[in-house]
Amino acid sequence: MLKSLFYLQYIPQAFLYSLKRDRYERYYLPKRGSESLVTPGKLLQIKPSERGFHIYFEQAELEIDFLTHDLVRLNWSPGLLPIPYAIATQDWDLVEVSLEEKEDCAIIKSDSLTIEVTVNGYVRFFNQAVEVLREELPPQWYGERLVHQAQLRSEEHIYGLGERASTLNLRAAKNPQQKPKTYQMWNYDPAGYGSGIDPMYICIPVYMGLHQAGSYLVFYENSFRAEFTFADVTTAAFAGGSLRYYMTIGEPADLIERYTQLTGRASLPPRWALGYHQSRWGYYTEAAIRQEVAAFQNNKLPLSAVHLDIDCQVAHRPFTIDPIRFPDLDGFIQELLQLGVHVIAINNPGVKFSRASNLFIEGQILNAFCKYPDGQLVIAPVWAGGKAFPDFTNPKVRLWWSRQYAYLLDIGVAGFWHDMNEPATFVSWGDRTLPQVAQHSMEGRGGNHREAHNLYGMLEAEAAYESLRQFRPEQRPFIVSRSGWAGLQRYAWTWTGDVASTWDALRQTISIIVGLGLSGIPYSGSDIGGFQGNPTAELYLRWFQMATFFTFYRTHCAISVVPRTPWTYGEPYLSILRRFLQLRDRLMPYFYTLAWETTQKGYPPVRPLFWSDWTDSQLWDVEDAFCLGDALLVCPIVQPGSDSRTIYLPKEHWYDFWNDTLIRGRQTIDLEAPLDCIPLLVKAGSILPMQDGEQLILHVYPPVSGNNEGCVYSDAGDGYGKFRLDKFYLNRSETGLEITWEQQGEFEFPYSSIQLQVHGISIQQAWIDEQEVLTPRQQIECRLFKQVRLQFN
Ligand code: NBV
Repeated sequence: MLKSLFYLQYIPQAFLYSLKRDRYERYYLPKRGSESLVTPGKLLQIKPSERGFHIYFEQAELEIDFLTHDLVRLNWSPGLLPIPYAIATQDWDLVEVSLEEKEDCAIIKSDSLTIEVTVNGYVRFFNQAVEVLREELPPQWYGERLVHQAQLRSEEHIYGLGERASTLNLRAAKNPQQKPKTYQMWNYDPAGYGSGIDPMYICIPVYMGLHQAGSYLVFYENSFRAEFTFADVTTAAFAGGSLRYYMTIGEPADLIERYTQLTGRASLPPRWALGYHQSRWGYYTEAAIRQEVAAFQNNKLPLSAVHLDIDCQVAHRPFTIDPIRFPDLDGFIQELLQLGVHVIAINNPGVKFSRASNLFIEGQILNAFCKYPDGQLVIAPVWAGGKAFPDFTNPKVRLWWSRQYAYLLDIGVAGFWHDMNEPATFVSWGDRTLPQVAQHSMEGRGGNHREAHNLYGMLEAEAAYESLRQFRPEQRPFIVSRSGWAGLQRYAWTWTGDVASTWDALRQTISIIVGLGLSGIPYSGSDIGGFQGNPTAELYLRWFQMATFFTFYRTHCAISVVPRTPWTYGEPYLSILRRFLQLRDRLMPYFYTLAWETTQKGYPPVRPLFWSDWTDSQLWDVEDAFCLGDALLVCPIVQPGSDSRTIYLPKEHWYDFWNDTLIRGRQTIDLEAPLDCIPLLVKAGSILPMQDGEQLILHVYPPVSGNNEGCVYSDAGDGYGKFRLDKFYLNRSETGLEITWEQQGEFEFPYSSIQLQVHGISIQQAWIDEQEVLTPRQQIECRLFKQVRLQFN
């Protein structure tokens, strides 16, 4: 009741804002409908350029630039060129490219990619084996709008587009008329969503195509609103901008490596960020949080961070924390840090439109806020009434915004949580955001919200990231952003927003997170148990078990629901959840090593099952399981009342994590899942690094044959100091296993002792650096070694 009254106060403002927005849009938006179709026409001539060729058609031009031998940028003009917000790498080595002109086409070739451009403007991409990977139709322009189509093979699967509550293979989803679903590119707040909703908070025009001849990735560098459909042909229809896109070929892992070379990679997070976070909309006071943290300690539950939601602020205003309810914030943050608990503060981008708001006055002086074309400020209702919106496409505004974080950083706030940055507003009808005609600087070039909307959250995250680098240079930034675009991974993690507390949403979360990873965003998680609603104890537990293997591990929920913590449901849930929290803690060396791998290759720690074997088409549709790195395969329980589930395994062999049974790959198996267990498999040949206090435990899962390797990355856990890489090479023979250790880097080995735990095979004899171990068991205590030899029974 109280809650609905709370929302009622916004109704008049939302109504007036919606009216005004419509009025301005009617007046200023270009009228649509009468534009005639323009296509490239006939090819006229081809000229060489620095990185490829410039191809002139009667009505269009196509520039083909090779950035690497397998990554190419294509730009069809006419069209408004993008500001390169997505692009992290501008300097590429030159690539050797050749041209062959035939009667009906031009053939342009690098070492690994061949592009055929026909006289009518079709573009075909071939791999070295001269198989067609993709065939594009000539682009079509309708005034400002542009449409780009490509043929899809019948078996082709499509993944990506950012955050999508859809099937993992985006092509499989149908709309209510049983036609292929159309995906919108327009960041949006789908509050309380379940499966099928579209769009969501993070739309990215990047996708991966996978078919029998191979895989490729396409990224459209165009932030305008767009619609993507994947039927017999794919259609990408943009409301404006230009048709500038990047195409790369290779195996799925190579595609992500290239794409993140282009758009940037996440830097190493502070190690604590990979621990467990507790959050709730409704920790109103310092005392409430202190009590919660104490309960974590009393219940022996590891806790890395707590989050302060908008109710901790002064009237929901950014960069504030209520001084009455948090009377000694500085001291309180230090007190929590002593317990290893970091404080994360929320921020919304809207600035209260009021003379009483210093932030507003500063912003006004700087001319920092978005305006209507006639110069009036855009004021839209969000929390606490009318808000003005900083224009993050203006570098001066990003700099101003980045200074605001300094005060909270000074007192030890460890990171920031950006909410409502699609940006979301309260409306009575229509789009829950700023008017399309809101003006943006676009780095001085000028533009409006039609182009800036999808960039908004990412550019806010950039401001925050720069702030943390500048004002706290000795620690690594930690930012979580609800919205974003291509390149967000350079600045922030994300979470899947206001998801419903249902089994359906739990299952859907898997594809959302895997899909984000395939769109370049490696760090994400969901509100454990769902945001909107009261999960049953079983749903919370199953969600928790699954989230133990996501990078962002946080319980969070809405203010209107029953407070939710690991002890809310009593026993046996509390004890089971404790074991999962402890397992996560023990897995930290593995998680941290994966985080390091992400900095090197851009690989998302959470991956689809086809990641390591794209040739097995039975893996292409698996969307209720995922891999964590190369070693672990996680099979969440996605239905109530289940105590087992089936899974089709990728090639090679797998060990059951819970009982060490060795299982052959490429078969469907049944796995037990009593309430205290999530089916979990370890790939044969893995070394799974775990910790137990100061001890490093190397879990060895012997390969069935041949060689394998694994590594452990370590450093101080924060900052930019020395690091080390411990590499392990496994060599399996008929009768035993050899493990060779190679150390790299200058950081001192951080563990006080080491234990080897060998799984699945019993040891008869063991030697450490040629010294025989007396009475060897499955667990061998050791120190740094060069080589261990194990002989099996
Ligand atoms: O700040 C309140 C919530 C927050 O708890 C949630 O995580 C965000 O996704 N926020 C949305 C605004 C509330 C919208 C109903």
